[in-house]
Amino acid sequence: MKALLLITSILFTSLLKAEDGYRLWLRYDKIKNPVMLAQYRNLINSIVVTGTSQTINIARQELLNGLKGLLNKKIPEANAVKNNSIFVNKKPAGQYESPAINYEQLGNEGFAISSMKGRLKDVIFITANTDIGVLYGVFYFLRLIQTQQPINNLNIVSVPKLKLRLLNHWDNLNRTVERGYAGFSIWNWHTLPDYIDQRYIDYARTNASTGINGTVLTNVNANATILTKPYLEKVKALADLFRPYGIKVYLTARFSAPIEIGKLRSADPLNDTVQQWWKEKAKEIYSIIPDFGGFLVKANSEGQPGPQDYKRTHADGANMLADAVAPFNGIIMWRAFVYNPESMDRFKQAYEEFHPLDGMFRKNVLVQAKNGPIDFQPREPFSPLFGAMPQTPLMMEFQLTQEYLGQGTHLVYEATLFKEVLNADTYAKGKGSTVTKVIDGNLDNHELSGMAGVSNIGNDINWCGHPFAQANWYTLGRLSWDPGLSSEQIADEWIKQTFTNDKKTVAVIKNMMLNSREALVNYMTPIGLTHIMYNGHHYGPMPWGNTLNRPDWNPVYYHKADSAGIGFDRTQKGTNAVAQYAAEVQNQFNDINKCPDKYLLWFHHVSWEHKMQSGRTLWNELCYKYYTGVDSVRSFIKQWNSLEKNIDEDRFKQVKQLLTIQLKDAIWWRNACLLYFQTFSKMPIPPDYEQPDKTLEYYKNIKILFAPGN
Ligand code: GCV
Repeated sequence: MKALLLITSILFTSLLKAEDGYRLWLRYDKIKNPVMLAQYRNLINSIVVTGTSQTINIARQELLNGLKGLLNKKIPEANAVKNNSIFVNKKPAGQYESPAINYEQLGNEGFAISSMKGRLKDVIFITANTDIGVLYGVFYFLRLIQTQQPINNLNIVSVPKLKLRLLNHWDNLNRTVERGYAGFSIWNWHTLPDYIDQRYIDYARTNASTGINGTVLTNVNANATILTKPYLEKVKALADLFRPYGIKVYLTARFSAPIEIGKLRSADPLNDTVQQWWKEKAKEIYSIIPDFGGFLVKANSEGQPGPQDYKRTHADGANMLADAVAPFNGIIMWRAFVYNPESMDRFKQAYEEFHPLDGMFRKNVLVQAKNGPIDFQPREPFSPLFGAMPQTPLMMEFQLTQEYLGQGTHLVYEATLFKEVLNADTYAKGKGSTVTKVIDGNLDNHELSGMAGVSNIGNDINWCGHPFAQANWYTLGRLSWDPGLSSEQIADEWIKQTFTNDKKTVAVIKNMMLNSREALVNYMTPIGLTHIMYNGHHYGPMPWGNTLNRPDWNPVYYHKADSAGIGFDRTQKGTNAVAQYAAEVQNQFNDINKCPDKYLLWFHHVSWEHKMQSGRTLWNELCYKYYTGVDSVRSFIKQWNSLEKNIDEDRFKQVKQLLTIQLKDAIWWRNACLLYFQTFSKMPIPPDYEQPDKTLEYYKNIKILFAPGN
């Protein structure tokens, strides 16, 4: 009987411990390190939280739950501050001896966490001007404990550097997700507004934990139905839930909505009736959701309607919507992702269309540009729009969902990609005019500033599909709060909160994460190759692709391989796309001897025999990079396997299996690309490399019929 009980209880405990990843980085498991645990237990005896708003109640509950889990001990709530209290208070500490806190500096969302000095011992004071600032402070404080930082001498002030910190969902009303690899949409429009899924609350809480303060609920390939009354009631239900977490709701506006749901005959932005229709629509929306954030718009791009259908400009379109939401303090995020088939170089288009419009947008418009000039490729130079529109706030759009980065199966930590772009120097106002300074509004003195991440969230139990994809969601929150954070620090925090604080394990996982994006670039598109994936689903290599009617959708358009060499000549002798950058950048990219290897084929058509910075010929370098990429994945597998005892069984197995797919895919990319490019270079893959075991024909015949997220 005893044995049976024991077995049942072991089974039960292991069931309880099943690691499905649902808790993301807010796990609050008991601290394993006994010394740290004892320290925290000694330092924290009670909490005092003043205030009764919904947000403050959330903060109180989070602190109670978090501490209970982490310290494995119930920390009581007290009425008065004593020794070893955590004191959470929106206002100055009043009767207690308050540390000197510059409240003005904290603004509407910042917070301070300070160890109070004076009569009472070891009081930690979490404060802000606003309730949401308090909540952010509580999450920050819990993170300190989750990541096992000392908490005995705190003097922290944290203020977000960007105003808009947004997720962009590409979720359709039928719950499919464009480029989604984590199941269906988390928004169940059918059961809203009456049924509130616990996930909505967990979603809000998770976002708030990193400072994300807005969400665009719907796909930029928009459906006007979302703007009809019944759907607005559903949106309201979400907005009401998200509000106490500091999250505003935004929607995508389909430009032709006045025709589709308004029964007008036109959507011309300069037509009075159309303008009036949008004004009425905005009024209706704000009567239902008073703090509605505004609209995100994709117009005249990939078949979406827009102002150019009426021979008007993007500014005309954006301004019409801006005027409609302005009385309610709404904003418009107008996307710069535009290209049409006639252009000689897709690279140049966004700049060509938007640069001349600088200064013509209303004050409440931001132009939202993707990080690079083409489309979320594994590596792109920064978009030349950054630095080129000083009179317009530019919002950064990164893609969390890994459309071109191995989708749901490859382990890729994107912070290094994002940081590469943020740190890039546009030279717009001389040296040091980084992309960060453009988007945080500092370079050109803009009030509005923002960063968006195309969401990688779905209804999979672990939210993001690949366990490591969660890190990219986390990164968006942390980087949009502070673009100055390093990839390393963000990884470190995420690993400690998501997996463990064990030093060796953290070091191994961090190493994998920090090298993962470069590995992917190497096995997919090294040396500045780009856009050579299958069309449609975008999974796997298809450098030979040349059958679509639009040349700028065909891989051959991008690599231009021939017997002389490979790469797209965008120098002054080619399409002169380099001219869109400031002189310093231009000079670098234009000169084959100065252009960094990693961007070489973005800007030059390079001979197969060209001597690279490594001393190898281009062809040999290409082989070297592709083989290095595959080797990196092999090394990730080894590193991961070494952690078997340190990671819970569920997530260990999941990642292990996914890495096996990643390796297969990496080999597929390497072999397919090299065999294909070899038909032009006519050069051998160096004999000391393992040779492809399949023919080019084999790779050309691979078909993926039912790819997700398409
Ligand atoms: C939402 C790429 C994707 C499209 C996406 C588009 C965009 O082209 O493949 O699925 O559409 O970018 O960003 O608008």
